[in-house]
Amino acid sequence: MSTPLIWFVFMNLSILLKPGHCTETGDQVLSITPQTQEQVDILRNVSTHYETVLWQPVSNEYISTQVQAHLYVPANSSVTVKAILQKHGITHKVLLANPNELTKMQMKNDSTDPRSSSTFYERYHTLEEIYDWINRTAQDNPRTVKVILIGSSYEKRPLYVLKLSFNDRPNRKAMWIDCGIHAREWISPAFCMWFVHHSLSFYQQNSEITRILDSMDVYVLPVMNPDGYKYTWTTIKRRWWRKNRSISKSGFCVGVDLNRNFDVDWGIKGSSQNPCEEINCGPFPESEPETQAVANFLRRHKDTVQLYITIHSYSQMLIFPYSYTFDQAENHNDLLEMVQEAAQRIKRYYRNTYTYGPGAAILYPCSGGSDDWAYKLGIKYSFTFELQDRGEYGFLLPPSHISGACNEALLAVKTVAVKVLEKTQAPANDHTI
Ligand code: 0X9
Ligand code: ZN
Repeated sequence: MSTPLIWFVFMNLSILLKPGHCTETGDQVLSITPQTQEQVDILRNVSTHYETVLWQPVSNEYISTQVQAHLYVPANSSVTVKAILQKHGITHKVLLANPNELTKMQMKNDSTDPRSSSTFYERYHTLEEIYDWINRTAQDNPRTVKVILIGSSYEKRPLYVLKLSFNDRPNRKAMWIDCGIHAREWISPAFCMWFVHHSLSFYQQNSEITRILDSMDVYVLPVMNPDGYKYTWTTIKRRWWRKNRSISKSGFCVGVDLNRNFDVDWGIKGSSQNPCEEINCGPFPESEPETQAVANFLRRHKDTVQLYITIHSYSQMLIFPYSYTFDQAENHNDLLEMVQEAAQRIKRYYRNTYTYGPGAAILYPCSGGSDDWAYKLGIKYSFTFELQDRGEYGFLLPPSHISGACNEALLAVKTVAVKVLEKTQAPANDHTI
């Protein structure tokens, strides 16, 4: 902490701790938009030195002027943090006045309540429930769904992929969707479940789903980071955990950001070699068993997999390569056209806005991401979808919003998948030429 800041904190703590001065609040999420570089520096200091969690941007190096930052402030640092902000003329809005209530709502399983109108897919599920669902889905659909064990996590939990395969024509192509790279983004595993359920229910009913499943096998990894996901469900005060749960060599800190651990420009931009940081890229590329499992599977299937999609939240963005460089991808125009159409359809059907473009330009430059890695492996249609919302609830998207978030993401997935078919399939009458 810089000396003036220490001095400031002590001065103000002494005032604030005087009897009679009581502005105690509960945990909150604040939205703060720094106006000057000095305010940026103050906010960076606050988020580093006080017990807070930066929801957005993911790391304080990305905090910048005129860009909203979302900061989770627990009750015990609230008075001090707000005093520092006020002292420096930094205004804030309370984004979430009661995150604890929303957390409880997300964990509530009201399936036993006969008055509850939400279905299984409109609720968030524990890891155990998701594993059960994976097995049940395969058992109930023995001809079309297989479970593939692609590896296991650092804490030895299985990494299951569901393979949806609706016919066995030779030379079938495939697409891949993974969810739950980042533990706290609960809407992501919920989407994978939604997608599988929708695909199985609407094959032969929805023309796009039918077309996709007739032409491609679909691999779905519902939870890529099971240890982290479980941790967010079971450990009080760890709902905001992002990384996996591997213990660093020094033993001091836990967790590697799996979306910085892929072997593409590893460890250079937007990532940190410090295991205590949120964007820790690990000790070396593919150091993590979760990354290895996905990378090995995709390497083995790279001749068939044409489309890679990874699901994250939150910010409503449809991102394509590159993130590790500002260079344009070789098929930039195709990728742009695909996400533009997806965003337009979402706007038309659901009245919601998604921004789109290459990651480095529309989000931040960043090495070691799965989308860039898959692209460089040869999967020329590679995307990161950031689902709802844009900060109204952030990671605490209520269960009642799951259907809206998933339906619009589903529309985006269908749009890009159909476009891939159009771009890669030979015309039907090719053989007559
Ligand atoms: O930073 C990330 O890993 C993703 N955003 S998130 O808020 N869900 O953490 C964005 C990933 C975009 N792609 C790459 N950086 N390669
Ligand atoms: Zn993420």
